Amino acid sequence: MPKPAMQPRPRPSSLVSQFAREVAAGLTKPGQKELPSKYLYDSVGSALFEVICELPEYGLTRSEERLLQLHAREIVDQLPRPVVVAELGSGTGRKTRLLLEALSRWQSTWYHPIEISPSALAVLRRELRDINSISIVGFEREYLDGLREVAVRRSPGEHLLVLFLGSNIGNFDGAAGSDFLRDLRLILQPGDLLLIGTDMLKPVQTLISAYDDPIGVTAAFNLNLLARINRELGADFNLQRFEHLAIFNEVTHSVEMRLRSRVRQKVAVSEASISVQFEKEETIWTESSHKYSQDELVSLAHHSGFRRQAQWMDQNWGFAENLWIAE
Ligand code: AVJ
Repeated sequence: MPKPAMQPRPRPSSLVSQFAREVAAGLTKPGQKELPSKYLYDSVGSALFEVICELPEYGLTRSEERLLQLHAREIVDQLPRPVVVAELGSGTGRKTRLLLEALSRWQSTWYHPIEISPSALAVLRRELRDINSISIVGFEREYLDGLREVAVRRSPGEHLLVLFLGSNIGNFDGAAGSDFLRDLRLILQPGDLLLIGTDMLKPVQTLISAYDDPIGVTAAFNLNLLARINRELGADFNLQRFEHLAIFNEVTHSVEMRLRSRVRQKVAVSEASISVQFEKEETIWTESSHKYSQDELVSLAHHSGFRRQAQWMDQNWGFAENLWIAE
């Protein structure tokens, strides 16, 4: 088996300045201030997210893991072979392992995790190293850039299976989710597959507890974004002056995480060359987690150029694993 390798990543300096640019754009935006949720996942944020997944109130990850435990063989039975696997936002690989193990009974498999957090990629490679006949080549890139790399490298006759687990699709707000899936589809060929996990609509109180847990792990996860901006961009956020908020937006069907300023204050972000005024109670919108209905999944697949091939549903929590085929 070839040694796991990794593609060269962009130079850190260009990453820092992109981070600075996006922070400046989000915090100086007229109206609602915002920060991109992808920056929640530095090494501290990724570790806190792992803890979130253990919380009794956050049933999402365990629900998907149950689905894959029960149905991995059945899912793999639906795939054309040979198939190359790419995964968007790979996490720790616990769920992926279930699929890769089932698949490796049939074929040796190239597995390409695409993930902007280097620490998450490292954990993942350690975690999956022992699976037989798997070759791991990771890409420390944005989702679609990484996927393009995988697509150009495939050999004729190989199909592509894209894993997009954990309801990560839900982080795109509004039309951005379906735009993203359409862009993703354009990188694929007809007959390629997408296995996409979606967290389903459920009672609001269940959702709020999942995103505002009683021991404050999710609050720490959210506040860490400001701490990260302090660490990496030389900002002077005083974390005591902000509080975590989770609200359910009934119009967009999304849980929104926000950070609310407890007081009127000014914050400087030195590397981004900005100084930002916060009114008392003004919020920064840091993440949306969209919750899906069955009807919405039908139209989402259709509008993004996929046909729904199969679905596995965990009724216990309300989570669906969807297998879509590119038309
Ligand atoms: C990893 C994006 C699916 O939206 O539920 C967990 C992230 N945020 N708690 C989600 C998250 C707050 C999570 N995703």
